[in-house]
Amino acid sequence: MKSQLERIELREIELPLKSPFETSFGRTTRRRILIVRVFDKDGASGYGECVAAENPFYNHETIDTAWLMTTKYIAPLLAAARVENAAQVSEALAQIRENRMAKAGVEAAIWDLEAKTLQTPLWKQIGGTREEINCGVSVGLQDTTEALLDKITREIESGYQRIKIKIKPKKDVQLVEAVRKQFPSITLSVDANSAYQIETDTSVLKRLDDYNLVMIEQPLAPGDIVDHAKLQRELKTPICLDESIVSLTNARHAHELDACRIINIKLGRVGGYVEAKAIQSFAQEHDLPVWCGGMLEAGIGRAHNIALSTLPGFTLPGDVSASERYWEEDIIEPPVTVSRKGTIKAPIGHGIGYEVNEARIEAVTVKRETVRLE
Ligand code: OSB
Ligand code: MG
Repeated sequence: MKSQLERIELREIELPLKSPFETSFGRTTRRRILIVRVFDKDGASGYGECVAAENPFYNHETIDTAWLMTTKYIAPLLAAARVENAAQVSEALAQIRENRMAKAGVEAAIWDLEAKTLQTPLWKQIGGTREEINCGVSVGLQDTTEALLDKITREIESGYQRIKIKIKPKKDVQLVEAVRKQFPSITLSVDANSAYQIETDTSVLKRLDDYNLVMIEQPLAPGDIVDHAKLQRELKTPICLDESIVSLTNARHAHELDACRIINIKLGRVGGYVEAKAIQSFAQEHDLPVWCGGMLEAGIGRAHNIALSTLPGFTLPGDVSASERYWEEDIIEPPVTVSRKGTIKAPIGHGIGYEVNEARIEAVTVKRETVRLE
C-alpha cells in the first residue's frame, strides 16, 4: 500500500434472489449483504463483501454481528496496527477470536486497494496462476423432483462442469437416484450442510456410494472432525469438508485423521486470503484437491472468489457461477459470465478487475456507517 488507511465505509444492501435457495438449514429468498469499502489517505479505495448471512444457521456469524465486529473491534485494531500491506491484516486482527467472515470482508477490501494502487490484477497479487477457472453450480432443494431435474438440465445446457445438489435426511438417496437415472454420466456431488449424525445415519450415507458421486460435502456437524474420519472409513465416496475447516489447523487435523479427501475453501469462513492461501498450500503439499465454495455472493464477493480460484491448488470446479443465476442486476460491471465450456476468465483489470456500479449500490443501500482509522 502506498499510504495509510484512512476510513472504512460499511453499507448494508438488500438484493432479492431470482429464485429461493434452500439448504438443509433453511431457505433464503433475499440477501442482506455487507459491503466494505476501505480508503487510504490518498483517496484510493478497495472493496470487500462480507459473506455473513442473515441468520446464524451456516455458522455463528450474521451480517449484524459482522457489522458490530467491524466497527467496534476490527477498525480500532487496524488503526492501531498501521499495517503496511494486506498480508499483515490478519495478524493485526488475530486478537479477535473467530468472527472470520467479519475479518475477511475487511481484509478483502484491503487486498483490492493494494492491488489497485500497485496497478495489478488482484489474482496475480495473491499468487494466482490460472488464467481461467472451472465452474460448477450448487442447486438448492426444490419443491419437487421434476423441478430439480429441470434446473439441472438448464445448468448442464449452460456448460457447467459439475452439478452439486443439496440433500437432507429423507431427501437424499431418492433425489440422487432420480438425478443419476436422468443424467448417468455428469460430474455430480451432494452437500448436506451438517444435517446428518453418525450414530443414526451412517447406513443411509453408505447407500450414496452406489451413485458415483465425486464427493459428499459436510455430512456431519462442523466440530465433528473425528466422526467424519470414522464415516470416511465406512464410505468409498470422498468426503469434502466445508463448515469444519475454518483454519489451517483444522485442515491439518482433518488430513491427519483422514476425515476428508477434498476441501472446500471459502474466503469468509476461513477469515481471508492469508488463511485461505495457507490452507491451499497445505492441501497442495498433501495432494488434497481444493475448490472454491460460494455463499450466494453479489458481484464483489464473486470477483474475490474468482481471484481466489486462480491459486494453483484449485483443481476442481468451484461453486463460482454467473451473476445471472442469482441477480436480475448485479452490483458490478460487467456481470460475471461463464463460457459455454463452464469457465470464467481471470479479469485483466486492476484489483478485483470488475467495475463496481456505485449507483446500483446506492439504490439498494438500506444502512450505512463510516469509521475513521485514526
Ligand atoms: O454449503 O456451500 C454451501 C450457500 C449458502 C451457504 C452455504 C453453502 C451455499 C451454497 C451456494 O452451496 C453456493 C453458491 O451458489 O454461492
Ligand atoms: Mg457446503
